Amino acid sequence: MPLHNVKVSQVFQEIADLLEIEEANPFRIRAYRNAARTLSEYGQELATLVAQGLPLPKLPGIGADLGAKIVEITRTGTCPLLNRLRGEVPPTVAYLLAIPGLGPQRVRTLYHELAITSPSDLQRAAEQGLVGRLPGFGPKLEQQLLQALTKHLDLNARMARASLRPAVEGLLDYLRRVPGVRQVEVAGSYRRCRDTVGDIDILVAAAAGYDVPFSFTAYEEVDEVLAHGTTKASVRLRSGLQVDLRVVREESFGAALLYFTGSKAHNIVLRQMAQSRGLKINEYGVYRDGQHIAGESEASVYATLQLPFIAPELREARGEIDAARYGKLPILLTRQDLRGDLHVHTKASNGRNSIKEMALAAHALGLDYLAITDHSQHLHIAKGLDEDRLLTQMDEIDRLQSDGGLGVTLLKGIEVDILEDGRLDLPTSLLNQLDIVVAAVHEHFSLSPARQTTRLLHALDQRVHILAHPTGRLIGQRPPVDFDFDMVLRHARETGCALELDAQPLRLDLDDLHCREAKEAGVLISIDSDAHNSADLCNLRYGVDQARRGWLERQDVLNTRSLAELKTFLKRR
Ligand code: DGT
Ligand code: CA
Ligand code: CA
Repeated sequence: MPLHNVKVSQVFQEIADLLEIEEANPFRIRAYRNAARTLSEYGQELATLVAQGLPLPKLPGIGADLGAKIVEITRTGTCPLLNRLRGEVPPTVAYLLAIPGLGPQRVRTLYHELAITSPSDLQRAAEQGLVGRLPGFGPKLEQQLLQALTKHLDLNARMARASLRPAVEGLLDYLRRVPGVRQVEVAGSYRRCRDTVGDIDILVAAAAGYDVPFSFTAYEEVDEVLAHGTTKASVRLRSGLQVDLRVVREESFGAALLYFTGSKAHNIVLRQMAQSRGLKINEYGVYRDGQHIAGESEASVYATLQLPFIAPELREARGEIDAARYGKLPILLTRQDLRGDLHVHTKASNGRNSIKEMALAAHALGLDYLAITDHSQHLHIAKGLDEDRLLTQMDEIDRLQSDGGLGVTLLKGIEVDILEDGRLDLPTSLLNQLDIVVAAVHEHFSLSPARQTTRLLHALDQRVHILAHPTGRLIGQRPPVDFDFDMVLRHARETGCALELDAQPLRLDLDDLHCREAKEAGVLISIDSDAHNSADLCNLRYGVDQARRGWLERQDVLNTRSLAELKTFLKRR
């Protein structure tokens, strides 16, 4: 199995972290970090080239030495340098670097003096006053570290689901190859596509006589085995992620999948329904008078309650069971329903790819149209476009379009900053020349709720088609902005503005409940990647996952429209 660029990038990242703890030459460390970033954003799988014996392309910052390492890592998954570094410091020590107040030197001291290898180790030692006595620490720093740790452990208690996908897919692949394994599914909040997950739950159906929990705990990414039995095990992976495994027999797989997918609230309603019909449901099946009557598939369990299959994304006891009973379940949106992407960046502002590269990538994903929406001038750090540069870009789009061969129709747009008072960052006369205007807040997040609401309402009074990432939250990093969502929603309906579900893994903004409110208020949602490079366009899938949790159907989403229908919508403003 060739390793993906992402995996190679993770190896370089780990080397950089470990070199940092060893206090290696900063230039060397930076070289590994830059190479890791280049690889994670590179569009072509290098492993495929290596497997075919082809030379690697010339990549910025990657010379002969790093190139040779890439070849070796794609073949073996590791390299001698990493093995040597891992032998010197356990890899979890690198996670300590993320804690404010700790640099490589202090992390080294903590490891060598107190054998501290994780944030929770550090918390215990600091609570006992052991850390303050170390050279270069002191009681004051110890207190600061304790505060930083509380925050750190809190923020990291739930992880962003979308960024866990490679780790989860890797583990599922591994389990599928374990002897005796017949079926493997991820359950829990991950399967329900919640934006964050507490831990990962995996269910396996296995033949009798195979010790699947044993093989699971032997997975190379496992850092610590928390519990281990004959039909279950819990481990912590090196990333800090906890994974619970359950093993059942095939005749119980559906019942167990239903049980461990949850939510708990959904399960409770099902069990009550079963009781009132003289049935008993548990993780092994459905029973009438002690007799097993269903359980092989989830559908077979729902059928005993005269219910159709309910999609995992809906299982939150938010009315889905009644909807199922009365034949009123939504026909949920799928990724194939999306015809375009209305919010992406190019290297004109803070993106990494050209307009053409973005267009070709969008075409490869099967999209019909793509709105180019770079940042506006006010956002200096993102090289936002002023009037002149935007006019130049509009010409460039016209030229590319008439050259043809893009496979998608480009729309001329902007992600214009909403200023503190709600005015937009570019003149109306210029905005009027664009096909589409996406507006967003990038600063002044902590205005009073009243001022924030007025600011957004004022923004919607202007020629704005989409309000991008409306709450501004970043999962684990920044809370949502405080404003009157219902008022903004009503105003969006009155002005004919759509609200965005930004599909970046840490944004996923609007969230599921807001999407459902928008649907009920008759406000369209636009699901956009907000891509900053061509690979990011794939994030649209996470937007769709969340939209399904918000009960969204095809007609609720702006970019399921054909180009002609979209243009009608855009021209109304
Ligand atoms: P999380 O991990 O906090 O993101 O959320 P979940 O939903 O994945 O919860 P988790 O990992 O504690 O348990 C996985 C599923 O197992 C849960 O969604 C429903 C089921 N489950 C766990 N404990 C109970 C329980 O006490 N009663 C019932 N009915 N189901 C449970
Ligand atoms: Ca879970
Ligand atoms: Ca769990």
